Amino acid sequence: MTTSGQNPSSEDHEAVLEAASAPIVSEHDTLKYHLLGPSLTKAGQDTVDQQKVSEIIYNASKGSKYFSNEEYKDKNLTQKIEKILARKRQLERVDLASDLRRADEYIAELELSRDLSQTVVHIDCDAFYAAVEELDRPELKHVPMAVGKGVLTTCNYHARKFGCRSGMAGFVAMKLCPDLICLPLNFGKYTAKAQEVREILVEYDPRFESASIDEAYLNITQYCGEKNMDPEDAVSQLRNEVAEKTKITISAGIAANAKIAKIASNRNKPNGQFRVANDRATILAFMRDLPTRKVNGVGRVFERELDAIGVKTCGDLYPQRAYLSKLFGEKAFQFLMQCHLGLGRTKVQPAEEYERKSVGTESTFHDMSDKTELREKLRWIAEELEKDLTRTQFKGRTLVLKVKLYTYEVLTRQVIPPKAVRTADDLYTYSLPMLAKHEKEIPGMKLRLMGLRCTHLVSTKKTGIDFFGMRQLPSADGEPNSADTDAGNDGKWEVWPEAEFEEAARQERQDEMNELEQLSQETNTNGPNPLTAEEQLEEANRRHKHGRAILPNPDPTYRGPNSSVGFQKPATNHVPPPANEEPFWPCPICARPQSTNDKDFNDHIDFCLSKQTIKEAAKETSPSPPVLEKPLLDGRGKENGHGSSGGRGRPKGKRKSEAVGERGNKRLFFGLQGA
Ligand code: TTP
Ligand code: MG
Repeated sequence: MTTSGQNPSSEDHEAVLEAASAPIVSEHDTLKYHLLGPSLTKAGQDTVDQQKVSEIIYNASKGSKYFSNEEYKDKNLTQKIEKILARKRQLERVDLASDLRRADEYIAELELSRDLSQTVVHIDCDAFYAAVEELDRPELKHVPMAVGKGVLTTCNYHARKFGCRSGMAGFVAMKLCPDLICLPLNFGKYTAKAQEVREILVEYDPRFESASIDEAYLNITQYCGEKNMDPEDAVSQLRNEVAEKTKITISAGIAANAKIAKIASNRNKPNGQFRVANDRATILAFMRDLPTRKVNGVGRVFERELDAIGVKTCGDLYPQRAYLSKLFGEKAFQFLMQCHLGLGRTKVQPAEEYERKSVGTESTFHDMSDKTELREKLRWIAEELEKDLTRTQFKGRTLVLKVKLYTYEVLTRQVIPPKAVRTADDLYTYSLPMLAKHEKEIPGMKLRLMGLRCTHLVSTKKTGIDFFGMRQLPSADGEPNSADTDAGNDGKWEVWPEAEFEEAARQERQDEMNELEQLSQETNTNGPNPLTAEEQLEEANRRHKHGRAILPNPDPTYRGPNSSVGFQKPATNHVPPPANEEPFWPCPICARPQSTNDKDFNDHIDFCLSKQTIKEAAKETSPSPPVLEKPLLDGRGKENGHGSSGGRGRPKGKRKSEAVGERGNKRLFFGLQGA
C-alpha cells in the first residue's frame, strides 16, 4: 500500500469510528450511537470527540417526535439483535460442519474469480457543495461553513473539526459550532461544476461511471497501458488537471476493483490519493483491519447486527463464516465473504446503462388532512412522476403509493393496473383509490409525506438502440427492455450482490436524512437565520428532486469551438461576464448558455433530458380501471412502520444460492446520497 496526499491519517480515522462504536453496552448507549447520524464515517473528523457530539445531539433532540421515533427504532433493532443472538446460541449447539464446508467451498470458488488485472479508480470531490460555494466566496475557505440550512448537506473541513457533518440538523450543528456559516443550496451551480469535472474524467475513461454528483469510478487499465503510465502517476495527473481546470480538489482511491477503490478514496481526504496494490496478500491485509462500516453496503443497522456477533472488522467475518448464511441470509453471506476477501466488480460503465428497478417521487409537507388538499398533492406528485418517467424512458407495471403519517408511521399500498402506466392521468387515477382506502381505514388521517413509485419497469424506448447508443436485448415478453427481472429469476441477469447492499445502505441513509428533516422542522428555533417552515420544506423537496438527476457522460469525440472535450464550454460561472452581459451556466446536455437561476437551470436540464421522448409521451392512450390492488407487507400495507430499525440496512434478498463467475451488472437505483 502506498499513500500520497495531504492527510495520511487513515488509522486515526478508523480510531474515531472504533471509539464511537466501542461502548455499545446499554440501550442508552445504542441510542446515542444511533443519533450520531448517517455520516459518522465522513473524513476530517479525526480529532472530534464523538462522545461529546452524541451528548449534544441527544440533549438537543430529546423530547422531539424525532427522538421518540429514534428511540422506538433503536428498541426494535435491539430486539432484533437479541433474536439474532438467541439464534446464534442455538446454532452453537448444533453441528455446522456442512455449513462450514459449504462456506469454504464458496470461498474457494470466489478465489478463482479474483481478477487482479484491472486498475479501478474511485474519485470523490472534497466537501463538494462547500468547495463550489467557496469559489464564489473565497473568504469562507478559512472559516467553518456548511451548505444547507434545515439539514446540512455538507460542510468544509474547518467545520468538520467541530463535529459538524452532512446529515446533521442545522440547529445541532450550530450548537457544536456557534460560528458556523450556513449557506442555502444552489443545485444548478453544483451540477455545472460536476460537469466540468466529468469533462476531464472522460479523457481517462470515456466509459466512466458517475456514482453521485461528485463521485465516479474509472477503469484506467487501458489509459495506463496506452500511455505507459503507472496508475498512481496517472491519478496524480488527473487530480492536478481537475484542480487546475475546475479549481476544486478531488481525492482518489486506486485498487483492483470498485469496492476497494471506493474505500481507499476516503483514506487521504481531502486532496489526496491512496492505492491498494493489485496483490492478494495486500488486499487481504487491507480488509482484515477494516471496520465493516467502511464498506459501501454496510449501513448502520447491518453494522450493529454484525457487531452483536463479534464482527467489527472484515477480518472478523472469517471465523463466523459457518453462521452468516443462517443468521443473515444467503445473499448477505455471499456479500460478506466478498468483503472479507476484498473482491468486487472491475467493470465500470456509464451510469445510464444500468437498469433501474423503480422510478419514484415523493414530497414532504406540513401536516395535511384536508381531503381536497391531499388529492391536489397526489395530482401534483403524479405530474412530477410523469416527468421523471418521461426523462428516464420507462413506464411501470406496478404503482406504489407511500404515505407518512404525522406520527412518522410509513404505509404503502400497491396496485397493478391493467397496463403499464406513465401519464399523470393514469398515475393519479390508479393511485387515488389507494389513498381513499387509507382514509377509510384511518379516520382523520393526517399526512406529512406522500410519494408515488413505479416498479416492474418497462422501457419506452422505441428501438433496440437506446439513447446512449447501446444495443439492448429484447426481453422474454417482447418488450424492447424489461427492467423488472429479479436477480436470477429468469436466468438472464445475475446480481453482483454488492449492488443490492449498496442500494439498501443508500436507502438507509436517505431515510435518515428524511427523518432529520423532520427534526429540524420540529425544532427550528435556533441559529441566526432559521428557515421558515415553508423554506425548509422547499429545501428538502428540492434536494430530493435534484438527487434523481442522471447526466449522460460527456462525448469524448465532440470538440466544440471552445471546448477541450464533450461540450461547448463558455466562460465558467466564476469568470465574471462582460459588464453588459448576464452571467450564465452552460447546460451539460445541450451546451447552450442557461440562466443561473437555480430552478430555471434545473428545469432546463429536465427538459433537455426528456425531450427525446416527448413524442412518445404524446402517444399514450387514456386509462382503464385498475384490476388488482394489494397492500404491501401486511393487511394495511404497513411498511416496517418506523423506518430503518429492522427492515433497512441490508436487502431483503432471496436465500437461494447464486453461481459465482459471471458478474451481472444490474444496478437497482442510481442517485445521490441523501438527496
Ligand atoms: P459527499 O462526497 O459524501 O461529501 P462531500 O463531497 O461534501 O465531502 P467529502 O470530502 O467527505 O467527500 O457528497 C457530495 C455532495 O453531496 C455533498 O457536498 C453534498 C451532497 N450530499 C447531500 O446532499 N446529502 C448527503 O447526505 C451527503 C452525504 C452529501
Ligand atoms: Mg465528496
